[in-house]
Amino acid sequence: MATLKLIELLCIDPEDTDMKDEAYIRIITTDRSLRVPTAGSFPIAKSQSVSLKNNTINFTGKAEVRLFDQDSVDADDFLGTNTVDSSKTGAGKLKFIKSGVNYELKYEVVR
Ligand SMILES: [Ca+2]
Ligand SMILES: [Ca+2]
Repeated sequence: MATLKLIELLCIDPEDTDMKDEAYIRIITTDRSLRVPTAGSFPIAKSQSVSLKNNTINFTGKAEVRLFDQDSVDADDFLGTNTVDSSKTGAGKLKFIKSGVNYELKYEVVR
């Protein structure tokens, strides 16, 4: 069992053309899931970062980290997925890069 700790989300390039995204994250493990924030989203513009307030989830094996941009009229945009391995402890950075969209998520895996 390991703990995934979310530290910070950095927007290098947002998805929305008005230059501000409404970002949220979904973590999916073998037996549970977590949405950060629980409701709503983080307003985030180009070159801004938001604290993920050390939100944590316990997991075994692999955890999937998915990033979304919430949109009010059409469906939310899926900005990519990364996998974190419970055997690889320590700090790291996940990259979400997709056609003009670029995010980095700082995290840490602890035991
Ligand atoms: Ca969008
Ligand atoms: Ca949006």
